[in-house]
Amino acid sequence: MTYTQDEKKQRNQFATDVVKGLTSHPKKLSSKYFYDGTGSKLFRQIMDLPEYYLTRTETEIFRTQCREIIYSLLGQATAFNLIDLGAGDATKTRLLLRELLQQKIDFTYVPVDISADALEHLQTELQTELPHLQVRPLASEYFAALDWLTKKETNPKVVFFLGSNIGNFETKAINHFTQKLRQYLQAQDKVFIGFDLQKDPHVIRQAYDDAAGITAAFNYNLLHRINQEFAADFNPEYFKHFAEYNPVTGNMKSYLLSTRAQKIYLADLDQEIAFQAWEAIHTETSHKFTLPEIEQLGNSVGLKINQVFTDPKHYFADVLFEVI
Ligand code: AVJ
Repeated sequence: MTYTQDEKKQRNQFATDVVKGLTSHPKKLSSKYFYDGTGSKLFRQIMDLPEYYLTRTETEIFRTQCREIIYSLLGQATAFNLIDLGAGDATKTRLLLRELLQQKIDFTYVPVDISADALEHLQTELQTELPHLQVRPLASEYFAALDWLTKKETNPKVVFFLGSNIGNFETKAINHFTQKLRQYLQAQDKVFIGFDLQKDPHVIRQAYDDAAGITAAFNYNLLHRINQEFAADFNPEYFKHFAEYNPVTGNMKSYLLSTRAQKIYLADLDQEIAFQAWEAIHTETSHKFTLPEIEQLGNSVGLKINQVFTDPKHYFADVLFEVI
C-alpha cells in the first residue's frame, strides 16, 4: 500500500477541520471524516439497506451493461490504468474487472481511497477473487493520488468516480473538482462518473434515514471518532440524526442536532464547544443531479458526454466523458 500523505499530517488536518467546523456558524463537519474503521463498516451495511437504492441501482447498471461499458471506455486504447477514486469495497468495479481480465485486456487497477482500512480489506479480497489482477492501491486523497500518478504513468487513464461520491461536494466544489480532474487528463483519457438522479423526494429521504437506524449510527460515529481521536466528551445520545431533501436545489443534507444546550470539551485540543438546544451540525450533502446539469458540468470544463448508462427507472446514471 502506498500512502501519499502520512498519518500525522492527516490527523493534524482533521484537528484543524474539527475546530474550524465546530466554531463556525452554522456548525459543520466534513463527510470525508465518516470513514474510519467503524464508519467504513457502517457504510458497507448502508449499501445493503433496502432503502439505500444507490448502490443496488448502480450495480444493476454494471451487471446488465458490462460489455457495453467496457467497449466504450476502452475506445482505441490497448493498455490503460483504471483509477478508481473512492474505491471503497469496489463491488461494482469488480464486475468490470472480471470481464476485462476475461477479455485479456492489459490494464492496472488503481483503487484510491481515503480509508486505508477499506483499501486493505479490498486488496485482500481481490487477491483471492481475481489473482491475476494487477493492483496498485493508493491510500490518499483524490488529487494527491492523481498528482502522484500523472508523474509516474504514461498509459492512458480512465478515471472512475462512482457511487455518486461526487454528490458529496457542495455545488461550487462539484465544479471545482471536475475542473481540477480535467487538468490531469490528456487527449486519450476518459472519466466515468456515477450520478444519483433527482427523483421522488420521499424515496431519496428514506435512503438517508433508514428504519433500522444504520445511517443515524453512521452519522453518530463521527462524534465517537472525535471522542477517540481528541479525547472529547460528546455523548451521541444527546444528538439526533436529521436528514432533509430539497427538490429545488437537489441537495440531500444530513445533520446532527444537539437535543439540549450543552458544552463539549475536546481535551487533546484544549477546545470547548458550546451548543444551543437544537443547534445543528451539518455533516453531509448528497447532491442529486439532472441530466442537463451533468452535461453542463462537463461542458464547463472541457468534457463531452460520450455515453450515458442508466437503469429503467432512471434513478441513477453512469456517465462516460471524453476530453474535448
Ligand atoms: C458514499 C457519498 C455516495 O451520499 O449517498 C450514505 C454516503 N451517507 N448514507 C451518499 C452516505 C449516508 C454516500 N456516498
